[in-house]
Amino acid sequence: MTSLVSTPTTAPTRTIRIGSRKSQLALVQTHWVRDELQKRFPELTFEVTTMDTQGDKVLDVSLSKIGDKGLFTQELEDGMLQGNIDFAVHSLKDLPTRLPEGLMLGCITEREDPADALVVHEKHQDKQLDTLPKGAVIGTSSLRRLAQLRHHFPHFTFKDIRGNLNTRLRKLDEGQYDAIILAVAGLKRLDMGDRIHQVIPADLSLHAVGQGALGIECRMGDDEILALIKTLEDSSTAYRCLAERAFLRELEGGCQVPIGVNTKINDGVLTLMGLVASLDGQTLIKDTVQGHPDDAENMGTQLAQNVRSQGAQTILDAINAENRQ
Ligand code: DPM
Repeated sequence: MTSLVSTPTTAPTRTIRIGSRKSQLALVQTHWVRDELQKRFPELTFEVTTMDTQGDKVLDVSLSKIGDKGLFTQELEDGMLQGNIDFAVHSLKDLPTRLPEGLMLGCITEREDPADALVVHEKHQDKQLDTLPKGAVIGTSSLRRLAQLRHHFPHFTFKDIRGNLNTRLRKLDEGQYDAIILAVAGLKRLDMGDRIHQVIPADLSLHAVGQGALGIECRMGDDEILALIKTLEDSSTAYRCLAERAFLRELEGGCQVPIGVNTKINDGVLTLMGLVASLDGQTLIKDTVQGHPDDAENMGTQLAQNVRSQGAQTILDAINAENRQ
C-alpha cells in the first residue's frame, strides 16, 4: 500500500520496561541500572514501572515468620511472566535462590561493601559493639545478625525492627533502640554513609548471601534483554555470589535461616567461607572451601555438605520445625 507520508527509514525505537519496587533504595538501584544502560544503548528508550510487593505491604509481621519465598520479588516476577515488564532489578540478597519456571538471574552487578554496619543512638556516639552497655537494645529482624551478635555479645537485648531505612533510623533516633544493624551498602547508596558508626568485621558477623550486589532477573530465552543486561555484569562479584547462592540453595528449606558468608578472589582462587548459627547464638558452624571461580556453584554445594555433616542440619531442622508451628 502506498502512503502519502514518508515511510520511516529506521525502526521505531524500542521501549524496554524495567520493573522495580517502590522503596527509595530500590529506586536508586533501578535508576542506576537504567542510566548505565541508557549510556550504553542511547538508541533505546528505558521506562521504569514500580510495583508493591508482599514484603512492602506486610510490615507488622517478622520477616522470618513470613518466610522468604519471593517476598520482595513475586509481583515483579509475575509482571515479567505476563510480559508487562522486560526485566526486574533486585537487591540480590532478596532474590530467592530458586526462581520461578521461565525466569533467570541474567546479571550480577559490581558489589558495594557487603558488610553490616552498627548504627547507634546519639547517646552512644563514643561506643562500639564491645563497649555498648549490658542490656543495650539492638534492632534487627535478621536471624543471621541476631544469632552471630548474640554469640559474641550475649548481654544485649535483641528486638525486631521493620520498615524501610528511613523508618528504622527514625525509630532509632526516637530512642526505641540503642543501636540497629543495617547493610553498609544500603546506607551508602542512599547517601547516608555518615550514619555508619562501625563496620562490623567478618570475625564478628558474616554477611548475607548476595549482600551489596544487584541481581537483574529476566525471562529465560529473551536473548535480546539478556544481551543488554549482561553488559552490567561484574564477573568477580558474579563468581562470588554464585558460590554464595549455591551454598544457601543447598541448605535452606524455605524459611529464613541464620546463614552467613564471606568470599574473595585472590590470584585466581575463589575462597568461600560459610556459617550456620543456632538462634540462641550458642553454636556457630563455620567452614571454608577454595577453588577455581569457574567451579563456584559446586564449591557452594560442597561447603553446604561440609557444614551439614558438622552439625548444621540439626540447627536447620530445629528452626524449620519452629517455623512450622
Ligand atoms: C534479607 C535480610 C534483610 C534484608 C536478612 C539478612 C535484613 C533484614 C533486617 C534477606 N533482606 O540480611 O540477614 O535486618 O531486618 C535488605 C537490605 C538491603 C537489601 C537492608 C539491610 C540493602 C543492602 C543490599 C533487607 N535487602 O540489610 O540493611 O543491597 O545488600
